Amino acid sequence: MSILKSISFTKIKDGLSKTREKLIGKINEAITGKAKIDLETLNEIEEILLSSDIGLDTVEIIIDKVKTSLKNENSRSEETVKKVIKSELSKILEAANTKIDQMSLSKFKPYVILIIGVNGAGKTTSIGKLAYNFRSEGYKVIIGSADTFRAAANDQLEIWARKAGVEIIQGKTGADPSSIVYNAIKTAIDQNYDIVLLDTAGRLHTKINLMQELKKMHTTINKLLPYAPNDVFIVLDATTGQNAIYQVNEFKKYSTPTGLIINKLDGTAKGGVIFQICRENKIPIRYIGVGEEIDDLQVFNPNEFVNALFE
Ligand SMILES: Nc1nc2c(ncn2[C@@H]2O[C@H](COP(=O)(O)OP(=O)(O)OP(=O)(O)O)[C@@H](O)[C@H]2O)c(=O)[nH]1
Ligand SMILES: [Mg+2]
Repeated sequence: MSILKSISFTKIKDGLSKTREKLIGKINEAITGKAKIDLETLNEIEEILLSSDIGLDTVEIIIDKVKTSLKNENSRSEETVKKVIKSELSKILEAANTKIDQMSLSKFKPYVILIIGVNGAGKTTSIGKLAYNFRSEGYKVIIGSADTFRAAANDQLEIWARKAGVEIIQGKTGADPSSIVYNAIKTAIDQNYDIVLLDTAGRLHTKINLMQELKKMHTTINKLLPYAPNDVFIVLDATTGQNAIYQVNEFKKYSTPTGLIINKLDGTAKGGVIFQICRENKIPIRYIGVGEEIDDLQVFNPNEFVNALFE
C-alpha cells in the first residue's frame, strides 16, 4: 500500500482546528508584538502547553529548550520561540514513529489486522474506514465481526461494510468471538482475500475475562495462520486524555500491539495528548481519526501532523 496516498492535509488541518486554536493560537497571542520574550511570557507559554494535555515532562523539556535557544540568540524574537516549540514537538513524534514499516501487504495473504480498545473508542468506525481505504487501493477485504457482546454491534458493522463495499462474516450475539475470528480467516484463505479486519468488543482492563478472551483470539488466529495477526491496533479516544496511556499499558499485557489509532481528534482542543502518548508508549501511531465520515481516517505522518498544527 502506498501509505501516503490516503493523507489529506486539508482533512488533518480541519480536524485539528480546535487544538490549533487553543495551542498555537494562544501562543501567538502571548508572543505577538513582544520585542523581547521575558520570563512572564515563558510562564504563559508553559501554561498554554499544559492546558492542551501535552504533559508536564514534555512541557518542561520544551520550555528548557526555548530558554536555551533564547540565551544563544541575539534576537529574542517570537519566531525563535515558535521554531523551537515546533521542532521539539516534531522530535517527540518522530522518535516514537521511526519504526513504521510500510505494511508488508504483498508478503502476507491474507494480511490480518486485529482491532482492540476500550468501549466507544471508535473501533468499529475505524474498521469501516480502514476497509474503505484498503478497498480503494484495490485490495480484496473481508471483515470479521467478533464483537458478539453487544446486540447492535453486528448491524453497525454491517452498515460500515456496505458503505465500504466489502464482505463481512458475522455470528450470533453471545457466540464465542473466536469462532467468528476462525470463520473470517478460513473464508479469507479459501476465497483468496488480501486483508482480514477483525472487530472486537470494547473491553476494559478491569474485566479480566474479556481480556483473556483476547488471548484466545490470538491462539485461534495462530491455528490457521502461524504468522498472524500481522497487526494489532489499539484504538484510543483522544478526548479521554491521559487515561489513554494507561489503557495501552493494560492492553500490552494481553496482546501484542503493533500500532495505535487515535480517534476523535476533531472533537477536542486537547489533541496535544498525542505528544504524551508518543513519549510514554513506544508504539507507533498508525492512523488518526478526524471525523465520522468514511474518509476521515488518515495515515499518521509526524511531519504532516505538526505542520497541520502550525499552519
Ligand atoms: N468526531 C469523531 N467521532 C468519531 C471518530 N471515530 C469514532 N467516532 C464516533 O465515536 C462513536 C463510537 O464509535 P464506535 O466505532 O462505535 O466505537 P467502538 O470502539 O466500536 O465502540 P464499542 O464497540 O461500543 O466498544 C461513534 O459515534 C463514532 O461515530 C472520530 O475520529 N471523530
Ligand atoms: Mg464497536
